[in-house]
Amino acid sequence: CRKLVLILGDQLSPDMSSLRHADQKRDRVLMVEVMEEATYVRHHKKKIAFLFSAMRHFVQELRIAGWSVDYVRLDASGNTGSFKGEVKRAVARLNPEGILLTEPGEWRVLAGMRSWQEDLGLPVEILSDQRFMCSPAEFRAWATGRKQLRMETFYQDMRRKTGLLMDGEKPVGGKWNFDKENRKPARSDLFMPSPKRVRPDKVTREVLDLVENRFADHFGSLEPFWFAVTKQDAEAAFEGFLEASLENFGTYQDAMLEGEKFLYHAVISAYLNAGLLDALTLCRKVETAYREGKAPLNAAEGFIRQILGWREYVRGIYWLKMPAYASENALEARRPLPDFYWTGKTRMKCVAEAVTQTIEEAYAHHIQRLMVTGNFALLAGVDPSEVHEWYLMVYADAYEWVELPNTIGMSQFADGGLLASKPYISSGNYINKMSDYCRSCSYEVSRKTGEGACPFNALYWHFLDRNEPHLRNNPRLGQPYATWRKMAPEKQDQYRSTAEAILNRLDQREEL
Ligand code: FAD
Ligand code: DLZ
Ligand code: SF4
Repeated sequence: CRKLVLILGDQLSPDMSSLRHADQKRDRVLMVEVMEEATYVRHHKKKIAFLFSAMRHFVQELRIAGWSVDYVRLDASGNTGSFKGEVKRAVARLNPEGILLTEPGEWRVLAGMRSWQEDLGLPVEILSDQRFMCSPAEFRAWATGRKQLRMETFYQDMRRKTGLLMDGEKPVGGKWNFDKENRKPARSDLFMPSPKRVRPDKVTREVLDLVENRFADHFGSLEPFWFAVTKQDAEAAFEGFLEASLENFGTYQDAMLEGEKFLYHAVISAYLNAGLLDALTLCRKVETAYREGKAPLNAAEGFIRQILGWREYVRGIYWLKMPAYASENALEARRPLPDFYWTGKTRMKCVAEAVTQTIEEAYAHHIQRLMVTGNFALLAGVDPSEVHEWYLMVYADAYEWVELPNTIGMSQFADGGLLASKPYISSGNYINKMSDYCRSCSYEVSRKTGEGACPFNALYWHFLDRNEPHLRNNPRLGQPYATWRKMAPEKQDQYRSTAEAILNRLDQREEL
C-alpha cells in the first residue's frame, strides 16, 4: 500500500483528518486493540468494552464505505500489545511508503510517536485533530501575554469565533452566562428522563466475553452494558436528550438526588470523546432547539458553554502545560486515596452514592465528580496524582487531555490557581442544599464537630487552616478566612480535633 493510516480507539469518526487526507484506493487503514492502552491505567471494564466494541463497529462502517482495513484484535496471534509494535508489524507486512495519523489525545502517546519516524525509517505525518474548534496552537496564541487564563474570557472569544448564540456582535439574550439561573436543587417527584439504552448486539457480546476473561480484575461492573457503540445510536441518544432533558439541563445542572444517576445530564461524553458524536454539531443542534422555542436560553447557553467553553479550554490548558502539569501539587497534598473510592463502602451517603454509581455505570455527573468525590479528596489532602489516576481509570469518558485539567486544575487546585480562581471546596451545607443525600446519611450535616458530625464540615475548616500559607492572599477566600479568624479559639480547636480524628481514621484505614 502507499500509506498506512493509523486510527486510534478514540478517533472513530469518518471525518478524521487522517481519513480525509488518505486515498481510499491506495492507502490502508490500521486499527489495533492493544494491552498497553487497556492497562496504562487499569480502566473500568465498561470503558474497555465500550471502546473495543465501538472500534469493531467502526471498522465495519469503514469497510462498507470502501476502505481496506487491517484490524488487530486483542487476542489475535502475534499481537505485540503496543501501538508501536503493531505499526512495526504492519510496516513489515504491507511495506508502506509512509504513515499517516491524526494527533493523539494524550501527551504520553504523542511522545512515543515522535520517535517512530527514526525507528521505522519511514515518514510519519501527524495531522491536527479537526474535531476541536480550537487547536493547541490557537490556544497558545490566545494564552500568550495574558496574566490570567480564565475560561470565561476564552469562551466569549469562542462564541464570537463560531457565531454560536450570537446576535451579530452581541450574545443572545444580552448576557454571556446564565449560570445564576442554573443552581436549583431538584426534587425527586420531578419526572426524570433516562438515557437511551442500547441492547448489546453480537459484536458487543463477543467483546463483553473478552473483557470478562481478560480484564476480570479491573475496576467496575461490566454488566448491564447499555452504551451506544455506533454513531447512529449515539446520535439517537443525543436526540433523546434534546427531547427529554435539555429543557431542564440548565436549571438542575448542579443538583444531585439519591438513586438518580443521570438527572438531566446528556450522558454523551464517552461518545463525544471517542468520535461517535461531533462537538460543533451538538452545539448547533442545541442552538436550533433554543431558536425554535424548544429550550430556554439558560439551558442552551449552559450546554454550549460546557462544550464550546470548558471542553475546548481544558484541552488547550492540557497541551499548553504538559508534561509538567501532571505532577503539579501546589498544596503539597500527600495522603493516599482512601479505599472507599474503590469500594463505595463509607457511611458518607454522598460519597457512597457517587462511587457506587461509578462502579455500576462508569459514569457520575459533573457535580458528583466536583463537589463530592473531588471535594472530599481536596479537603482530606489526598495526593493529586492518585486522584488523577482514579478519575482516568473509572470513567468511560476519561482521556488524559480532558480528565487531567479537570482533576489537577478545577478539582484539586494542584496547579495553584491557573485554571480555577479558588479551590472548589464546600462543607456539608452545600451538598445538603443541592441534594437529598444528607436525609439518609448516618452523619448529621447540621452537626459541626464531634462524633456523628458530617466529615465535610470539620475538614472544610481544617483545609483552610492548614493551607493558609498557600491561600491567605486569594481574594475569593477573604470571607471564609475572615470567619475563621473571628471564630472563638475553643471552636477552632474543636474543628481541628474533629478533623484530625477523621484524617487519623483515613490514615489507619478505618471505616469512615
Ligand atoms: P453534561 O453535564 O450533560 O454536559 C454536556 C457535555 O459538556 C459533556 O458531555 C462534556 O463533553 C462537556 N463538559 C461538561 N463539563 C465539562 C468539563 N468540565 N470539561 C470538559 N467537558 C465538559 N469529562 C470528560 O469528558 N472526561 C473526563 O475524563 C472528565 N473528568 C473529570 C474529572 C473531574 C474531577 C471533574 C470535576 C470533571 C470531569 N469531566 C470529565 C467533566 C464532566 O464531569 C463530564 O464531562 C460530564 O460529567 C459528562 O457527563 P455528561 O455527558 O452527562 O455531561
Ligand atoms: C482507552 C483505549 C483503550 C482501552 N484501548 C485502546 C486500544 O486497544 N486501541 C486503541 O487504538 N486505543 C485504545 N484506547 C484509546 C487510547 O488510549 C487513546 O487513543 C489514546 O490515549 C490517545 O487519546
Ligand atoms: Fe455527605 Fe455530610 Fe450530607 Fe452525609 S451529611 S451526605 S457526609 S454532606
